[in-house]
Amino acid sequence: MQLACWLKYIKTTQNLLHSSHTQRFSTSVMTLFRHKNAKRIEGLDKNVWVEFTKLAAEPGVVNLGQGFPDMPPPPHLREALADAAVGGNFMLNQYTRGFGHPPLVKALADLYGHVCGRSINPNKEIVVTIGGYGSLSNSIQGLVDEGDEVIIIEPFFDCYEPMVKMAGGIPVFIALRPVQENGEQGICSSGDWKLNEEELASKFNSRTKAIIINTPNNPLGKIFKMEELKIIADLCIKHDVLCISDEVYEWLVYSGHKHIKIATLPGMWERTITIGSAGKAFSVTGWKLGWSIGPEHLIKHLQTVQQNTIYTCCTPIQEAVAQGIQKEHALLNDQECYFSSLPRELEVKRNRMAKFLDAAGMRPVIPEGGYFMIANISVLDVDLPKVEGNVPYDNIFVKWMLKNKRLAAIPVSSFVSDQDKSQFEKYIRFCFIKQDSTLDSAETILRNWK
Ligand code: IK2
Repeated sequence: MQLACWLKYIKTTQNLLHSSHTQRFSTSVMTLFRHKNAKRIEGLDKNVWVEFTKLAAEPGVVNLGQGFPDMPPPPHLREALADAAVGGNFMLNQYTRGFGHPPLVKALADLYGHVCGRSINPNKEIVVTIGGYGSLSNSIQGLVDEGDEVIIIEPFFDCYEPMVKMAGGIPVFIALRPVQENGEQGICSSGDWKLNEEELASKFNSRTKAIIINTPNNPLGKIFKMEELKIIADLCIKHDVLCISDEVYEWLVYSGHKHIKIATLPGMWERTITIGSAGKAFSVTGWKLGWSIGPEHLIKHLQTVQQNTIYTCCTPIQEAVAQGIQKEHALLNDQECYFSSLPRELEVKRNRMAKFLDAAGMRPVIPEGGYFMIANISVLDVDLPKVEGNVPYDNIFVKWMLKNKRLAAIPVSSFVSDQDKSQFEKYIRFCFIKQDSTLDSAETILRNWK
């Protein structure tokens, strides 16, 4: 209605004035209205990765921001990719099956069938797509309807909220909170961050379509324990709610902890989509390959989204990942298995980072899994510049640190809803899947902080 009035107004003014300048102006205003964005993306244009990746790419910045390794991936995987592209079977450079390259879905069904203790149908219970990101998008687009409520646990991987909104859903947030603040030494564990059971129960109602969980969690590194998963599972069953379980860091689990798949709990397989990522499993984030696994009655909807959006993923990458999965599956529980050797290597880096953040006066939260560590920076008492608007403290802090210390991190308030930013703005996130030389540089910056 408003648009129609505007157009009428411009047309009338045009007719009256007959001026070429006015005509040019009004034409561009009309173009602006005609090419307005689709409603479903309204207000979703801000993105933490777009903003901070650009800043972290400036020369001389030590980048502990976005979560990608600066170490080489397993050589066998890169060789498999080269071979898929230039080896004898040139057909591996052509389209493959839309829902997943046959050798890859077979390898995934074998591996996860073993892990979950059930038989998984490679063609009906798996969709391979573009990264864990693509799997999240497929799941939410395929299952969430206009007006459906989706429970999201804070802090959360940032895309959950806009993806739910883009599907017409309504995000409902609940925050993990530290039951014990940083102790005497300034250190606490991600396991000390918990959901309040009653508060969680209060988020479920007849409009709830799904809950998204992320274990190990990004950015906190929390691994949900069996008793925590049982509470979530019982609520899902009671209210007939789906569970989207983002497990892209499933193999990155540190000593004394265990990753449990919520899909393996009684009554959960039939209502759970489990998401994985080759980028995270094999340290090849640039390959952007992920998968969703679940019961046929849910996966078929994700397949519908896939065939009507991207249709299929890159064949040589799928072939190489299939070989990688087969190899690691054969080695599972062996010291040599990459899924065991990578967390062993990362645990040393995690402990080192905790020490140097603590020595610098930040208060690290030791992650049980994943490759991020959050730290409380409020105790540093930095004199930050005044910024216009309602910008969270951690956001200003990270930009100040980038400019003045040449060290990049990510503000944790980017991983929470607007309503809860004030609870999280004293934390920033560091990534520790980095070469020792990168961690050396970060340590030097922090040692010379003052
Ligand atoms: N789910 C979670 C929890 C993720 O962390 C990611 C990747 N995040 O990496 C960026 C960062 O946090 O610095 C994804 C899904 C997406 O995985 P993929 O890269 O396979 O699309």
